Amino acid sequence: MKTTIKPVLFSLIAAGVLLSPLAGAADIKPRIIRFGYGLAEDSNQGRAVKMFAQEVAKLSGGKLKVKGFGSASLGNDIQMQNALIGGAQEMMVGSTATLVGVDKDFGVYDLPFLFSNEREADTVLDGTFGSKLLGRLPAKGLVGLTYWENGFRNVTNTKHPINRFEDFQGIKLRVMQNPVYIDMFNSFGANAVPMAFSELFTALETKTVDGQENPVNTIQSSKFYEVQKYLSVTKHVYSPWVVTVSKKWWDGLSRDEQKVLQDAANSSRAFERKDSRAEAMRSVKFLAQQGMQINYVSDAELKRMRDKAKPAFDKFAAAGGATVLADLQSALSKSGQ
Ligand code: KDG
Repeated sequence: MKTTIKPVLFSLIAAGVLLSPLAGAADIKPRIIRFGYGLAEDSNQGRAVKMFAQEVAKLSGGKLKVKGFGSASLGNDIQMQNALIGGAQEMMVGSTATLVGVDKDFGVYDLPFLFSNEREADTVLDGTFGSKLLGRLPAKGLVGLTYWENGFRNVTNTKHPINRFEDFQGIKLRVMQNPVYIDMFNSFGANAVPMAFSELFTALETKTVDGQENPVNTIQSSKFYEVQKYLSVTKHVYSPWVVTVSKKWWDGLSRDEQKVLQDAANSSRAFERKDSRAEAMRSVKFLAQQGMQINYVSDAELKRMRDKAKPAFDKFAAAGGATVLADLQSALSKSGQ
């Protein structure tokens, strides 16, 4: 039986599968970008994703539409990284700590007491060193657009204040899934428990672990103050996030579309850092108001922690990280910070 093509075309247009030849630019369906992240929507991470989405819509004239998926609703950092590499998800922002599974040199950012302040971190991350490390990602199926700030990490727990490394003795401490963190906190005498961030609140609530370590922004936005009594300010590690794109998907974009995403990422970096730093200034007071007992570890005791954590540095260097560590330290010394 001869089937005229018109009814078929009509039904495909009606189903939104095909665009009507009459469709104007306004009717062109935007390309959807699923952008996954692990923190809450009202966190510094969530606010930056929202800003990035607005920038992309503006710069692309609505042709590219970013949809944010927070609270690890598309998976934890490692699951999302794998989804991007496989081309099943377009974008994410996550920790450099879990990128060590893609390229172990990213573990250099997890070494303790590397950066003394945000200026040092910005100088290294935004300079040749930081971009060179991001340049390693395409070979692994990811495109790193920019760094955002997770922030300086501090310790919370339910047992007692941490005033010196001996106070970690016997504390079950959740750490990111990365050998540097495991080695560092085990060297302090803690029982380091590597765990995905998405499982952390429940682990604290059920006392599977006694404590964790994160920037004060995250302690606030993830409501850890509801299940943690003590906050000890150590600023033991400066943690970056990386905004990454699936290379499989990226390679299918036009140069103009790639430029839109890169330009939006560049603008989002400045926004995110400013927003995160302003929030961090308020967070300690907020956490005290929620009943957390807060102590600041002395410089002398921080130096003892740094000395105690030296085996973690040595192990990272001996496992092939010596060059990247030397490069970072050289970038830091040249920064004149
Ligand atoms: O998904 C959340 C992570 O991106 C980030 O917050 C990592 O600091 C982190 C942690 O403790 O897992």
